Amino acid sequence: MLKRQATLCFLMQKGEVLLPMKKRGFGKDRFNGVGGKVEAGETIEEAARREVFEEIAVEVGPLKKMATIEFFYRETSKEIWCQEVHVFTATEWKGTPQESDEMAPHWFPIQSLPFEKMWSDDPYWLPKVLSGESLKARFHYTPEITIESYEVTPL
Ligand code: 6OG
Repeated sequence: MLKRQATLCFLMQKGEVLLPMKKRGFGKDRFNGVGGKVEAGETIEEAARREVFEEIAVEVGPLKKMATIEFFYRETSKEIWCQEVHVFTATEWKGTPQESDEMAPHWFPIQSLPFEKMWSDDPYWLPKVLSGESLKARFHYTPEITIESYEVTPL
């Protein structure tokens, strides 16, 4: 099975979380944290910092590792691939989030997240992570991108 490592970082301030709108690629037209693939030769944390800088032009401070989530996707070809996503939160950074080709930044109150325009797994784990609970989770998606089964385990 093909397995890919990725990062996802949520900047938090004053009861709000930064959820940029993804403008292209995987997850287009959905709000999500900031992240992407881990490249050869870099650590997961280096990848998280690089992605935040590339996508919203912010130098992120200390990263808090909150979750590891495995997403299993079943393509029509029956091939299964997995994206292992390392989730971080951060409360300190340098710079103001900027729009890029990839993302348009938006702040949302943590108590009212735009779930109707997010990945359908997010309601199961994101509120926990934003309230400080660390966890691991797995989601199996169908080829139509609906959740087939899932498991969320507190750490
Ligand atoms: P690029 O492929 O653009 O990075 N990601 C997901 N995030 C959530 N909330 N749910 C999912 O369920 C996800 N699948 C992937 C990981 C894709 C970015 O999207 C995240 C990466 O940060 C299906 O490089």
